[in-house]
Formats: sequence, C-alpha cells, structure tokens
Amino acid sequence: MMQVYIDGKFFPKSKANISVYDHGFLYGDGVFEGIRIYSDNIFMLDEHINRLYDSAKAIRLKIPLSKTELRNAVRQAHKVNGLKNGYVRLIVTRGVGDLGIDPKKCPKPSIIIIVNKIALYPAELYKKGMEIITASTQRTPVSALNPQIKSMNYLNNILANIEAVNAGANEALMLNSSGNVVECSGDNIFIYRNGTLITPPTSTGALDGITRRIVMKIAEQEGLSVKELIFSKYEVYTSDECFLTGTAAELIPVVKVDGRDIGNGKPGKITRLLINKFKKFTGEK
Ligand code: PXG
Repeated sequence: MMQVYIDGKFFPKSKANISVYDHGFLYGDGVFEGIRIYSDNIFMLDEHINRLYDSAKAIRLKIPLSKTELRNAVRQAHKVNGLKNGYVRLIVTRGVGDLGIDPKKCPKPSIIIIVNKIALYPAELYKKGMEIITASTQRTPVSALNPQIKSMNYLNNILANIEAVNAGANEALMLNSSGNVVECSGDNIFIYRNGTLITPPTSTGALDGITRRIVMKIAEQEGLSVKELIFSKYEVYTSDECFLTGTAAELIPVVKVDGRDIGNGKPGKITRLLINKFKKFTGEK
C-alpha cells in the first residue's frame, strides 16, 4: 500500500487522515504542486519547489521547512514508495484552526506528500488528438485570485471542466473577462499559426506552467519562432495546430475546438515534433 507523508511521518493510504478543522479542507486555504517521476527521477523538482514557495508567499503562508528540507521530504516519499514512474502531489495547507476564516487561528501549516500512479488521458488521444470546447465560465480574474497561485481553490476550473464533460469534450478552453484565451481547466494552451508558436502571457490569468516553460525552450532550440501573445478564440479556430501542456497531460494535440477542425483535423507536424522532443527531455524509459 502507498505510504503518505503527513508532517514528517509516513502513514499507509488507509490511515492517512487530516483534521476536518484543517483550513485546507474548510476553505481551500492552501497551495499545491503536481510533479512527475520519470525513470526514478523527480522531474523539475526545483522548479516545482520554487513555484510552491511563491504560491505560499503570495497567500502569506510560511512553509515550516526550508526548500532543501522539503526537497528531501519529497525524495524520501519517492524512496519509501519506490515508484519508477509516477506522480507526486505536494500540498501545504494553512493547517488546523477554528471555524472562521482567520488564518491567524492556524498556528501550524500541514505538509502532505502523496505518491501514486497518475491517470492520464486515454493513450489513443495522444495519437488522434482531442476535442475541446470553450467554457462559459471565465477564468478567475488576476485581481480576484491570481491563477499563478496554484491554490487549493479549483472550483473555477472544475466548473469549466463540467461544461467540457457535459459537451462530450475532453477539456475546456477558458477565456478572461476581455474574451482573450487564457488556458484550459488543467492545462496551458499553445497554437501554431502562420509559422509562430504562440501561448498567452501569464498576465491573462494563465498559470506559469512548468511544462509550458519546457515546451517554449525546446521549440526555440528547434529554431521555431515562439511568442507570448494575447489572442482570442478566432485565432484558435484559424490556427494550423493546437496542443495543451501540463504535468499530468504532458503534450496532447487538440484537433477540434467548438466543432471547428484545427488544421486538417489531425495532430500537426510541429505538435508531433515537440511531443517527441519532450519525451526525450523527460528521460522516461
Ligand atoms: N494550468 C492549470 C490551471 C493547471 O492546473 C497547468 C496549467 C499546467 O502546469 P504544469 O506546471 O503542470 O505544466 C496546470 C497543472 C491534477 C494535476 O492532478 C493538475 C495539474 C498538474 C498536475 C496534476 O489534476 N495542473
């Protein structure tokens, strides 16, 4: 059985419990990271740790371990569970407090590390490409809760995801209040249009995705023109290629958006190239 790290101790999954008074549970007051393990290597661990500390800083949550200590805790959780390829969910909550949102009532943040297999999109979707729809649910405005904070409040994304499921699609495209494309419910978006690879800047309300960063770097190394630009649904509909990126999704082609075929309705050449380069970069065997 998988062993779960809670505040420095390991518990079997069936006994890994946290208090119902934890503000992570009561209010979604906490931050998290989803990290991959490829071939026994915790992929991009430093980047995930840095983003976690930035998320915590933004919500004024002081993580009670140094970055080095937390990195070692993640490595220990990996070792204890011995998964060669898998997934790490690293969570820091405000901790146990009163009923009432005041974070001052929570003296000690809780640190939880879950290691497990990850449920992917079906393998065939990586070959065939997937269909997405535009959600009517807008992405949370930067001025309300900056989506760069990877917080435990995922209802905005879940509402969009429900719309995708209702429409028989795999993911939901989310726009901001200006009608510009931001990202999908759990993935960043890229389009390839007129010879340029384009993704929305984080100022639109997109997460500064770690997979997004890698893809931009790989694409530049391949000599592609890569730009962060603001664009609308129109540019997606009329793009030559489209794909999504995320720790869970990796790179997945999009071939239909709101009923419109993207390009010729099949995963494009640039998308397939980047999928191959990304696979090499992860070192997965
Ligand atoms: N946008 C959103 C809203 C996300 O939640 C990404 C983009 C991609 O970011 P990364 O850094 O992963 O490239 C995410 C990440 C899960 C799960 O268990 C979700 C994500 C990542 C890993 C696991 O649902 N979302």
